[in-house]
Amino acid sequence: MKKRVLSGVQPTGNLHIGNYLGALKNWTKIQYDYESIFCIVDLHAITVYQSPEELKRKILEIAGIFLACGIDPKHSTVIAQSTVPGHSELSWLLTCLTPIGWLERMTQYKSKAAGQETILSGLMQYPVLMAADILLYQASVVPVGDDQSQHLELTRDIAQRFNSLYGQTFVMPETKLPTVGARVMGLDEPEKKMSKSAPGSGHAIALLDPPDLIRKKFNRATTDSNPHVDFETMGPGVQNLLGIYQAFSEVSDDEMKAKFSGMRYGDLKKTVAEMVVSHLEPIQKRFAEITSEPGYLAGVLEEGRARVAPIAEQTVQLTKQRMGVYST
Ligand code: AQP
Repeated sequence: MKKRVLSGVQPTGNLHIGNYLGALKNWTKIQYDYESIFCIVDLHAITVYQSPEELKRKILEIAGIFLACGIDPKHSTVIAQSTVPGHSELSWLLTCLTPIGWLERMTQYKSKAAGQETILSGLMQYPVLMAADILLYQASVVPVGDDQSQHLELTRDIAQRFNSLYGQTFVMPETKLPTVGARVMGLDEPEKKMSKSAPGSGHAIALLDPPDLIRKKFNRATTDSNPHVDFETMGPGVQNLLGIYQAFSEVSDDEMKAKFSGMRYGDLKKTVAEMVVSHLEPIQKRFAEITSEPGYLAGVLEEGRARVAPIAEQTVQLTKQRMGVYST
């Protein structure tokens, strides 16, 4: 039997090349090696206020992007998280055995809570819900970007705690990071990870950005005071541009050095922009085709829900029985 893989994306903002290189690209590559479940995590999205109309629209948009990037709905299961009640149920059961201190330590929580007048408790519970997403399907592999590594460690801690309190129940999931592109940084601020929610029009390259906008954003990307690429002394901006090129093109370190050593920054930006445009154009074309068929994406999500609902129900029942909560 194939091992199960699970990963997800929040339907917030515009999906960018960090989400693609850190997660989606990897998913399309490994999907046939596993029984794959890819989730649009709308319950995670509402840990921060979302406009209801926009959220509904985004869920279908993300489903379209998944398929346009190469997720094969005949083989892989695509679901909207909130359509399977087991995510919320298991999340509560796991919340009851997760110390608050574990959640307060999470760096994503600390950075998202910083500066907020009212911190919603859902924001703190975010990683427990993520643990529930993974453990609900007994997934053994979770392909994510580097920013999610700490949440995966927490998932293993929660699973371990449950297993030792109530007996072996959950499979211990393994984190699968891409070799290149695990952390794509903002083009305007290369010290910070590229993020959907970051302000600034030059921060992220969205997967649906038109080619000219992509070129313009790369042209404005932050570099450093060197006139050309020097692999020994380059700053984080240049390193990020080279990382993006390498992750898209999949060329070796030696090929990167041979191609880029001594290249002027203006030419570097153009070369990286063209590499990204050539990869995103076919994805954008497929996206336009997929979304032009009314009801198609809603059908894919319903098919996904129906496929995984029994697995989720089985895990919830087992967890309840183990904990002594009344179960049928
Ligand atoms: N900059 C990044 N580099 C590499 N991988 C990244 N991922 C996110 N940003 C980068 C990976 O994309 C997947 C989906 O992420 P998400 O949308 O669920 O949440 P996120 O990590 O919080 O992404 P953002 O872009 O930063 O969104 P906001 O601003 O809304 O919080 C994950 O596998 C993640 O590792």
